[in-house]
Amino acid sequence: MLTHFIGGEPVAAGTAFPVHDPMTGAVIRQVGEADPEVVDRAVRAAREAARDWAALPVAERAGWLRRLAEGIEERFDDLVAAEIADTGKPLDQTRTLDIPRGIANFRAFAEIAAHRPDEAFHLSGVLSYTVRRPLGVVAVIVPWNLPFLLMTWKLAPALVAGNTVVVKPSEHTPGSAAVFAEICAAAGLPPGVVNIIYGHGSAGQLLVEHPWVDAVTFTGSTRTGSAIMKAVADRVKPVSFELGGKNAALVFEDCDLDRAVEGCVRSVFTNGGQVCLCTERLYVQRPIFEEFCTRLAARAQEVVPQPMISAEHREKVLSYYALARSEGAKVLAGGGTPSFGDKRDAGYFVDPTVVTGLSEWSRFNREEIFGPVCHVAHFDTESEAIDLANNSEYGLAAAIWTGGLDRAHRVAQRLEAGLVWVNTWYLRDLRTPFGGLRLSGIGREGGTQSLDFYSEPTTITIKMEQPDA
Ligand code: 6OD
Repeated sequence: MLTHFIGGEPVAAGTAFPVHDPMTGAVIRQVGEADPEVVDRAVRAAREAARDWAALPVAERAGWLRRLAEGIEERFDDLVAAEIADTGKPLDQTRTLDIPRGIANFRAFAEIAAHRPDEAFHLSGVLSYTVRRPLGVVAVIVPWNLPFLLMTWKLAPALVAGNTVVVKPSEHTPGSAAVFAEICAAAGLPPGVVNIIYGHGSAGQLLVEHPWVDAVTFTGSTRTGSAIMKAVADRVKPVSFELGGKNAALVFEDCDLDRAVEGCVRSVFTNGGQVCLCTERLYVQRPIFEEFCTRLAARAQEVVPQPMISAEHREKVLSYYALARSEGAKVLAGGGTPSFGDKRDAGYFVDPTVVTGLSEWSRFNREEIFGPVCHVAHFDTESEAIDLANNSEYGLAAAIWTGGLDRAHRVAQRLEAGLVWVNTWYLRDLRTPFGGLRLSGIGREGGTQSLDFYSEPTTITIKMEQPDA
């Protein structure tokens, strides 16, 4: 049974629950569910370690981040295997995106923190400057779609800012976190600085509500984000949330069509559409609409299906395929489930799917589906395209495909989204602010924005008396 990692030690506790291989539905491991005692033990361990960790110079904490990055490099293949076992991700993606981003996250935040200047203000004999102190114990709640990438995206800045952490991975994807626990132990990270507990949403709730948890960072569904907010409201804990999306892509007639089609194939179908940044609404300028649809539908049929994370999520995605039909959509590709003729037929697969013909106000076009599916509609003018893209309760990401430089900037600046990509998608510079508007989240992480969230400033003001002239 997979053990929790508390105070630097493996802790076997809690009722066992199974983790399934999404490729086949088979049970691949048993994991102990964190109960109130386990959660309390993890938070206490984090709290006990907090003072000494916070007292280390930032350069030393940055050194620890670099050592953890080296540990990830050494255990690269084990991390790849664990991530694939839990998620069914393609090997190539796991080797080039998920695990390398873990290394990059630790290295980037080591550099950003080590080189960050303090702020000082001087005005008429008054000097004010700020010192930043860590929040204390941070609860890191990690989703199942990019388990290692997102765990490390939050851990690295939280640690370098001087916090200790209790991580709860998704109940579906504990494997790479368990390898990471071994990496922390092997590196000799002081006990209690990183604690990892496993369990379902109820364990997450116990964690965020614990009185000694000082802040919560979460990436996942808007519904869970809202539940966390309610759970921590009485103690007004700081939260950083990156939540759902119903992301639009705008394809203008002046685009490079080959590049736009391939870019949209990536943005719709990567990770089985299970990335909060994936495109679910595509708007294409009328003169190229028919050709674009034909080419996108043809490419969708060539995409190798990736499993949904669970039987339940597969049912959810399939319910939207049924909804599209009942709302009157025309299905251009997919719309059902693939058949392999082997044990994958018991896995959680759905067809990569493209539909058209629905109203902007259909449920299909308004609700986040989180599967390998998009709706394609046409537009005539630039301002119509912008209005269509902005017609959403979400505001996470958008993509623009155009050959026009002026248009690219003009449209990008009017899109109501935290992230806009032009002629590309999911291209990351880890120093930039990352997050969304409205139902897509609260706050920004990335670069110094992460360090700001994981610390609090104290302003110190000194008045200098002037000697009489
Ligand atoms: O790439 C990242 O840093 C990031 N936070 C990705 C989030 C993806 C959500 O599904």
